Amino acid sequence: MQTPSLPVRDVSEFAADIRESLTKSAQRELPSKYLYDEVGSALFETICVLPEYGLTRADARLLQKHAGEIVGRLPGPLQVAELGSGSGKKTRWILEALAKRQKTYYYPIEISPSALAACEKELGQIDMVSIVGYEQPYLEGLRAVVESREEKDHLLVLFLGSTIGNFDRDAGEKFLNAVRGILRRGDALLLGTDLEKAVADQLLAYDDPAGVTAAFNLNLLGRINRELGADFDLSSFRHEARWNAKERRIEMHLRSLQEQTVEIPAAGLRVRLKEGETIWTESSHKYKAGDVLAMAARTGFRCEGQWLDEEWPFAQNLLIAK
Ligand code: AVI
Repeated sequence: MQTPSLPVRDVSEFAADIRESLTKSAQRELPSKYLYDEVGSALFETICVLPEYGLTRADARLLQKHAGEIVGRLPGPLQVAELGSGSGKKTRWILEALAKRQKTYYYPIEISPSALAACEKELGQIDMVSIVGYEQPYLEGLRAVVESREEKDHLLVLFLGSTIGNFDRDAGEKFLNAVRGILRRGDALLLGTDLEKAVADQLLAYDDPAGVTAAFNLNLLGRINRELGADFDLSSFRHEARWNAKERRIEMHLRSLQEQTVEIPAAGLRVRLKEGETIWTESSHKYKAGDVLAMAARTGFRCEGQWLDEEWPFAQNLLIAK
């Protein structure tokens, strides 16, 4: 399991990734970034409004409540970049707070052109804010933003929604390190992190009774059928959410309900699955508030502020590049 997100750019890359991950010997896997095709992205938007999945609302509540204070702690002129534009809805609070004091450039970095277009539509009308989208992977896009900025500009990078949790812990730190390497001293990173909570609540958030998360997970097999000509029978798999207490993460798996053989022609692959065997599709790491401070310190940041939601344990962390 490595990075989250983003639609596929090239079928052969998709096929090669599927081949590599599905043939792992100890535990078969599928990369979580492939969960987000058009159907998967629509299902994820629905997950975000499920009563059992409080993460997105907590993220948005904190931004709504504290955007003024967050931008108030940063020197101007301040420009804003975002890793993954998402729907842009949560970002509105930050941009509106900033627009009260200055003209602002907002640079959403996103590999999906449709997501960029949606974000421009959502945020395009804010007075004093100009949007320049970068259709690139996160780090490449951030490098391009930094290269084009004026000397006097400070940068605030948004990485919201606890997307960091979909990286393995080591990979997440490596990523933060890489972000720090691109930034200048004094630039800021606003990092959203989902915090540990009662295991039953965490499990329900990833296995909702309406079955939306199950559909989101199973759609990954549907996508492989559609794009790589595979013959997964979705009714022969069951969605499973597990709490891995040692790694402090929710894992999503797809359990094979019977012994079966699946052909994936575009990947040149035939997979024999045993009854009960699982395919691991995603990890969502959870944090303690203190973990984030330690992680920040290890990756070249100091924590300027941390805001916690009162309803759903979640933290917005304002990190400053040292
Ligand atoms: C995008 N990411 C932070 C979500 C999460 O909570 O890990 C993806 C998700 N998977 C299942 N539900 C939501």
